[in-house]
Amino acid sequence: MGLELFARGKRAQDERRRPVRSKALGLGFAVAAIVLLSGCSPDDPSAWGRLALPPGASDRVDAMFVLWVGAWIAAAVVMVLVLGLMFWAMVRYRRRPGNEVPTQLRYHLPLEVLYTVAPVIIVAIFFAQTVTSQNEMLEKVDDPDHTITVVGSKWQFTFNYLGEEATAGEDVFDFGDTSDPTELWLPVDESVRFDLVSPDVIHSFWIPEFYFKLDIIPGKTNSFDVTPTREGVFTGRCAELCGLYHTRMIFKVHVVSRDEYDAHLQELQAAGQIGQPEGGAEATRIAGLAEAQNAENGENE
Ligand SMILES: [Cu+2]
Repeated sequence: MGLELFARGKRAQDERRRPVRSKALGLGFAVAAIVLLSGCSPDDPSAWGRLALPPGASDRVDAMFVLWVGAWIAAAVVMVLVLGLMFWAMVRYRRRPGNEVPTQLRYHLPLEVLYTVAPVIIVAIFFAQTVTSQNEMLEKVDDPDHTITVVGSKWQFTFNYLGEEATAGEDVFDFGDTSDPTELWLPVDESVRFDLVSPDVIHSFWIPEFYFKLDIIPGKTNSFDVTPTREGVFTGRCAELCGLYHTRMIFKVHVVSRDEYDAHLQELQAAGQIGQPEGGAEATRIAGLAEAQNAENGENE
């Protein structure tokens, strides 16, 4: 009698659990769908084809596109394979009356070898494609049309345009502050060499539409060549957490015709922004920064 009651209670408990389990499963799918779909904007259906990459605007986008889309396809194949095998095993070997525990496999050599070899092959393919894409992206052109020094300093960018025809060879520069971020001007379809320098900590120079990002490391000049291929205004940013005001290291990128570019450089020249500042006071004009630092120093004394 006691046993029968126990069995009945257990059955009732199982029945109650089932809807809870399916609710949890439904919730899991909903969360996964929100996470996946929130990366895609309904305003731009073409973003699906690029797997959420922004529309490209430089000659280096193909190399990064192959790596990005290829990596997602490879990851999706692995996911389908692994989830498929998991669900197949769950259903095929689920507990049934008279079949309490399926055959247990331990020290199964072929399986162990597969577990080891398959990830090594996957990593090797990713590594090879990464090296290929990186080499394509960092390939230098023989004689770049323009050379710009990017100074990343706490917490602004300064852009030095070196030896331009429009300024009769005089170097000009531009910098900004938090209410008026620095602007970078580039001529469309002309190659630019960027030399990246930092007087303080590591920053990172990133223009998402160029599919290009490179660290700015103090004591070392990183450089890369790129040709903007589409006119427009883009947003560039620092992509390395560099300190308190890191989020303010945003800049505007204007890709314009050669005439507009030359006119802009002449404006900088006329404004007296001549020379090659490498950070420091000229580059850092953050509203309220001096007061904040003074207050902090006062507290520490
Ligand atoms: Cu930063």
